[in-house]
Amino acid sequence: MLKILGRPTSINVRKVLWVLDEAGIAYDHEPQWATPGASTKTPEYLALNPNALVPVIIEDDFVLWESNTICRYLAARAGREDLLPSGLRERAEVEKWMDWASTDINNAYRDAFMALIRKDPTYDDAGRVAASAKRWNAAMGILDSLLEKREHVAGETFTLADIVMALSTHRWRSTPIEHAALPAVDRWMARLAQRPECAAYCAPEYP
Ligand SMILES: N[C@@H](CCC(=O)N[C@@H](CS)C(=O)NCC(=O)O)C(=O)O
Repeated sequence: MLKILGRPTSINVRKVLWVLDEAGIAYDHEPQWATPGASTKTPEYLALNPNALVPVIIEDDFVLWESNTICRYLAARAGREDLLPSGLRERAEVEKWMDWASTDINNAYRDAFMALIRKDPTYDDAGRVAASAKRWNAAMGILDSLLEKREHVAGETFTLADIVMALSTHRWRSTPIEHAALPAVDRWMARLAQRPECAAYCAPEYP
């Protein structure tokens, strides 16, 4: 049985759990990894992922890290072309938003999120938090403009891009910063909230 390692408070772990559920793939979840009880810095874990990060999936002798790659692998493994289209341009459109979330958006929010949610004292700097909140709102504004023109992130149907961006949007909403008004994002999130996986992985206990 496929195994996924990683604490569910990680947005990167939750995106993989959501894809597994969405694709109907059976799995064992080991949620203790990257908590004080199960370090990712042991030689055994580093042999799985030399970055000492979660998530990791293990299937027989196949080990994979890097959450977006895992999501794409799982969608392809399940033959779910609705989640990850095979058409070159359609697929690139999905991948673009996934990669944008992991690069630009994550970099924008890091200072605000680490200070205000994780309460990490090394991020306790009001100027950096304010700058981060501003960049985060600007990035979310790009998503809002997009969703004024289409029903879903990569087009008119639900794909991996919606999963990744919904989790990211949930994090933005959960972080106590001043939030820009994003009506198209609100309408899209309200539609996604009908999905049980969205309700489970965008729950209040997972900011
Ligand atoms: N690019 C990686 C990033 C993974 C990542 O940053 N994971 C974080 C949790 S979101 C982690 O493992 N942090 C170390 C820790 O919590 O000990 C991916 O998308 O899988």
